[in-house]
Amino acid sequence: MNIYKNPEKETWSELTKRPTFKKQEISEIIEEIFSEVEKNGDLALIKYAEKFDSAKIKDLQVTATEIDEAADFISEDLKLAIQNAKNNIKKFHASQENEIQKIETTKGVVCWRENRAIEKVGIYIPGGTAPLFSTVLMLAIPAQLAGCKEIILCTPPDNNGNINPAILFTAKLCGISKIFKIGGAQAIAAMTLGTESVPEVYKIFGPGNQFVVAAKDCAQKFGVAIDMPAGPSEVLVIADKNAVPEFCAADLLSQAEHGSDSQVIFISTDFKVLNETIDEVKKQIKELPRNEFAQKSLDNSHFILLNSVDDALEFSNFYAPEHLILAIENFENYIDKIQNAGSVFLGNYSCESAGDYASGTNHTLPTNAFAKNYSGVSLDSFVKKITFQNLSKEGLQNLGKTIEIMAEAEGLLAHKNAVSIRLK
Ligand code: HSO
Ligand code: ZN
Repeated sequence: MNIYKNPEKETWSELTKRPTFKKQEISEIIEEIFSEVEKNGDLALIKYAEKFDSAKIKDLQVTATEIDEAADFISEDLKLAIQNAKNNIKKFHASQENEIQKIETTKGVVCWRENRAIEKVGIYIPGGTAPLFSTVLMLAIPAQLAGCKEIILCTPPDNNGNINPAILFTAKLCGISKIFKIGGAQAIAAMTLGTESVPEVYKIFGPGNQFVVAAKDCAQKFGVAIDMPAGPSEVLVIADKNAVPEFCAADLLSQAEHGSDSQVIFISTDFKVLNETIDEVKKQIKELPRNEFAQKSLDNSHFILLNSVDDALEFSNFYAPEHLILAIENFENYIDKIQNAGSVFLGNYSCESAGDYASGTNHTLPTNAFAKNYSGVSLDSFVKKITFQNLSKEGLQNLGKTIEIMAEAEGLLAHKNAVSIRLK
């Protein structure tokens, strides 16, 4: 835990640095996995399941019976909670649908855009220490709303060859039936290249470890799109004297428990709140089952005292956090000043967990300072937009001269002729 009192602006770039990965070593492994999957298809995937997941599996695809039986392993409370979260996420993402607007740019010249769903998408859900079935909701719901025709899901099997029942239950609830027991980079390779069982897709979504991240990089070389570049999860909390240290500490820890590489930054304009939050973090961490991850992540975290909320926001915009929590009075007055952030939580009762699970917003967000140039996943992530235009004869008469002059100036006479031939 590093504590800074009014650090000079010159030090901010150091304070906003993220950890770096050893990319080189990984990329060789990824290349080998892609070439194995390309050569040997399903067999390679079955071999990798044994090697990396210690799972002996015969069939890569989860059967309909396995999917149906998952519900027996889930409590009624959890089923209701997942359903409730689904309703909110669906409501919020459905509200992102926009109407087609036809614009007459010049009399007789009409232009518009229409959405078309990406036909085939792949969702990757990691297994590991915390199987994030909530991510199934965040990706499957907008994919369904967008109208993607083929939605497949890959997730690693446990060492008995089974998939986490909450992942299966949630996938079924979201109408996903093509689920494969494939984890890690090999899942990304399979969805990129296609195998006997796994259809290839046009865009891949979902979080994962550094192998998955590197594999998604590689997928792009094969022309497959990805949701966004990834990095460890992060939160920045800005707290003034009205913040509640217990709440702030809980929010910081909720991010820190994701993994030892999680990034946690706390900025306060009030010395008392800063100190009390640090004490609370030390107290609350003891009770957490994942305190080892949280502790490691906190070792790299920063607790910073700054003079004003304006300064804190300047720092935050520089850092561009995945999640930004404003535990401050009159947060409304500061919204316009937020320039770079993935998702923002306003006021003392807006905990990040709300957005992680159930308020309706998407939790697949840009990390690693990519909030400077990327948005989180939304309905738009699952569609592409096609532009259309229709020029009447009058429209071309009105615009023709402009086109002809420009085409001639570029020395492209065939372009000019396409107009002239129609108007002569
Ligand atoms: N905070 C995570 C999302 C998540 N949290 C899933 C709990 N489950 C990444 O933004
Ligand atoms: Zn989370």
